[in-house]
Amino acid sequence: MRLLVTGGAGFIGANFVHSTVREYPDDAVTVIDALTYAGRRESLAAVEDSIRLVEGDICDAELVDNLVAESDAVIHFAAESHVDNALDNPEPFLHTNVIGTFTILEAVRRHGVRLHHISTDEVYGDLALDEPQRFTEATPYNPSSPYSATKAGSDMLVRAWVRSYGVRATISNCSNNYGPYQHIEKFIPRQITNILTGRRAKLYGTGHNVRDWIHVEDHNSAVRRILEKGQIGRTYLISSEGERDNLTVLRTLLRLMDRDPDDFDHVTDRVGHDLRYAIDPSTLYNELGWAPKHTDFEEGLRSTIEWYRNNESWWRPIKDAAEAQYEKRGQ
Ligand code: NAD
Ligand code: TDX
Repeated sequence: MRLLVTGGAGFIGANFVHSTVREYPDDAVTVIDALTYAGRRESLAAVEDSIRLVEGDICDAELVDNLVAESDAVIHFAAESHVDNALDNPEPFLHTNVIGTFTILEAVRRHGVRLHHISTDEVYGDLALDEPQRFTEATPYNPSSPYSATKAGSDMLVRAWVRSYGVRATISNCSNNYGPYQHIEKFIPRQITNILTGRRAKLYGTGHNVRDWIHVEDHNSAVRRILEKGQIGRTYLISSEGERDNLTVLRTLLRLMDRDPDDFDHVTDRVGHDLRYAIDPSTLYNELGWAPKHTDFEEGLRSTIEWYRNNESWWRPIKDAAEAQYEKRGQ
């Protein structure tokens, strides 16, 4: 297959490109990425001779049209992805997540190209801590933040283009990812690199908020399965059923890095902070026969810590600026 991967220099996209090059050597991979603050050429250095990297904006209709015309399928990861940034300045989220997805949809419509759209569980809003129900494909959309509202908008556009124009698209909504190449603005790599640079870990609010953690390789193996076996027009929810509260995750990281369990700061909470996300992935398990491989979360954290220890040159140049940004917000 000739694959066009949008946002392939970001965290999940880069991991997808690495696993595709490794496991599907007959695929031809082109990446389109604007190389924003979140996209790093260095994340693709190990595979640069096996792929084509085009630096460009997914809102550039002419460029997107040309790249889509030469592809068999588009895997659409590109997005503004960080909730705290969306709260500071939502405009880039409207641009990339909404207009960017619209631009991709128009191109795949023109050329009859298969699309897989990557989305998030945050479109469903949040759950109470003790609620037995988890998110399913039937849960109504109820986004809380400018980030999740723009992702919800992009999902709605995809659904409308399937119904109105017969675009051959699938959607997946995944839970919180962790693993190598994740930007250090995000919870797990921020704490790891804080500790590695002699800073203290930072917990928003009480730390009772729950996230449903999945290793990025499991997310990407599910995406591949949906690309190959998914039913056009369907939405699939991806999770490896890894619910944990933030305080527990933080204390696990501190223990794995030989720190005292109280060696962290409580900082200003995120406004509108979603309490709990949890996905019921049974459709994916039962209909597509998918299963996660990284089921031992502690082992996954251990190898992620190792990756950040061994790849300081990847994150060190951006660490001080990322922390300065957080300091401005009191976080
Ligand atoms: P990321 O921020 O690490 O990477 C995003 C990439 O998109 C970057 O390389 C960036 O340069 C690129 N990009 C941004 N704007 C662009 C534009 N206008 N044109 C071209 N490229 C552009 O994000 P991520 O964590 O890898 O997330 C990837 C996708 O997965 C997103 O759609 C996100 O909503 C979704 N998702 C993420 C998670 C998670 O836990 N990280 C969970 C569920 C879903
Ligand atoms: O320093 C921190 N301290 C802290 O307590 C940071 C950066 C975060 N947190 C909390 C906020 C959340 O409850 O940790 C949790 C995870 O935070 P993020 O890593 O910012 O992730 P989240 O807001 O849950 O969103 C992530 O998962 C869904 C991705 O960033 C989204 O792109 C994805 O859609």
